[in-house]
Formats: sequence, C-alpha cells, structure tokens
Amino acid sequence: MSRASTEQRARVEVLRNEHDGRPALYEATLRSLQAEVKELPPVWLYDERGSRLYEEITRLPDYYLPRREGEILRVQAATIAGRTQASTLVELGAGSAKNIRLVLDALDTAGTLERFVPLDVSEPTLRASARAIAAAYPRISVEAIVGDFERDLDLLPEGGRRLIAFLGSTIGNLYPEQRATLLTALAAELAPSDALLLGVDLVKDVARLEAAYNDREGVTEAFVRNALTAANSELDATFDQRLFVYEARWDPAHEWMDIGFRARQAHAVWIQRLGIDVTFQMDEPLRVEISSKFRRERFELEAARAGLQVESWWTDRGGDFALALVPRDPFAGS
Ligand code: AVJ
Repeated sequence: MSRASTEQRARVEVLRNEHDGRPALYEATLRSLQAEVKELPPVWLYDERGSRLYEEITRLPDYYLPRREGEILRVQAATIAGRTQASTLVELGAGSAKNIRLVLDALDTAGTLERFVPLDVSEPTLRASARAIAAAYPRISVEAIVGDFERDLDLLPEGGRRLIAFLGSTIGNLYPEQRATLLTALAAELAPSDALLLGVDLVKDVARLEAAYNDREGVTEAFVRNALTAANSELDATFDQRLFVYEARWDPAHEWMDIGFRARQAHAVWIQRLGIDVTFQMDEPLRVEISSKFRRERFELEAARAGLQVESWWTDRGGDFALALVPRDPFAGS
C-alpha cells in the first residue's frame, strides 16, 4: 500500500494509488475473457473518460436512476442522519459523488459529520470530487481511497460511527454470488454503531428499462465502447470497434440488463499484456456489465443471508428506485 500524496490545503488524502490494484484486475480480466460467456469486467468502464461519460448518462432524460434516488434522499436524508448520527460517511464507487451530497448536507446539519471517505477506481475522478467536497464542506476531512470495493474494504478507516453508502444501484453490476460475497464482507466490516445505505434500482416495465440503456444520443453506447478503448490502450489489445455491435437487453430470467456487444463476424482479438487470443464466433456476445434490478423481498432475503437486516426500505413516489438503510445493530429508540 502506498500513500500517493497528501494535499494538506484541501484536506484530501489519497490512500493507496491506482497502481496497487492492477495485477488483480488483470487476473480477473483474463478469467472473464476465457469464461463461457465472454466478459470484460465493468471496472474497465470507469477510467477518466468513462467516468465523464457516465456523468453525461446521469443527465439523460431516460436514465431515471439518479433522479429517483435523489428524490428519495431529499425526503429521507434528515432521518438517515438522525438515526445513524454518523461521524464518518464512506461512499463505495463514489464517482463524481453527486447524490451523496444530500447525505453530507444532512449529516453536516445534524452536526455529527467529521470525515468523508470516497472510494473509487478512477484516480482523477476521485481527486476532483474529493477536492470539490473538501471545498464545499470546510468542517470535514476527506480521505479518498483509489480502490475496488470488491477487494479493498480492508482499507476503510475505522473508528467513530460510520455510514457506508453504496448508491446509484452500483451493487446491480455484481453477479448474485459476488453480491453475496460483498454483503457478507460488509456485514463483517460493520462495527456495532455503523450502518449501510444501499441504493437499488427496481424491476419495472421492460420498455423503460431498455430505454434507460439505449439512448438516442448514443451516450450509453459510447460509455460501453470506452471499455474496449481502455482495454486496448492499457492491455495492448486489438478490439476493433467496427467488429462489435452494441446491445443492451432485458434478461427476464435473471432480471438484469445484459449490456455489451455482439461480434459482427467471426474474428480474434489479441490481448498482448495477458498473452491470450480471444476468438469470437459471428454474433457471439461480449458482455461488459449486467445491471440487476431488484424486488424488495428478494433483496431483504439476500441481505438476511449475509447477516444484515434491512431496517427501512424507502422508494420514490413512482416506485422506480429504493434506498435501504441497514444498521449493524437496530437503532435504539427510533
Ligand atoms: C452505475 C452501475 C448503476 O448499471 O445503470 C449506466 C452503469 N451502464 N448506463 C447502471 C450504467 C450503462 C450504471 N451503474
């Protein structure tokens, strides 16, 4: 682990830099590209350009997720602050950290907040949002962690009352087994006065789901294609954009959006840094991410299996999105 830099003035510390996580990512990429259904792990989506494109997605009219989550937070943030009385707010997969500001505001108003710990895979994005948060909330310190929430929970600072937020339905990018592993790891990480705040997108009308990932402007396609560009440049790979057609469709059996490409024709892609050739048949899929959609009962059951109990489940008025508040120990007297 390395301490990349300390920026005293902005009170932003970057614990651990991007470098440290690369071997594990390459290993995971190797495995995914050799799996039955070929996949490029979604972490490849979130380099600096990808994070910027995701920002753009959040402004698309059809991409309702962040707006619905914001709607819930505007109603519930004060309650969340009152119940958790958190002194440390952690955000996993923080990105540019927009909706989390609603939680920061409420905790700041409640007067308990001392520290914000955003964790994200993109170092430039993390640095920018950490600086912006430090400037906007002069009373708190910001300790940013460049990392992968599936691997780096042990890097989270301890002490105080911690609220660990995982917003935007990012948990939907994980397969059920990975989700179970993460929830179990979070349950183990929580101290008695800590809590989790999870944002999850809900199962809904297929047309609306598919529209959210197939915008006319092609921003989502550009975002997903950027994973190929990122892999080409960092792994010295030969993914040819013209040989892959973008596809995002609802998988009713798994209740997830299946997002990626289909090969236009049979061909091979050489991945120099991994030392492998990946061969595609005509029409063969290359998945880049899944985006699981949830139902309350199933989610609560999964949480329970990990030893977590959902104390509050809040949705927006339309029932599109949900926020789950999960204390390690039930909040006393509220
Ligand atoms: C950030 C993972 C929640 O799954 O909706 C948006 C990513 N992909 N458009 C999602 C995404 C295509 C997004 N998450």
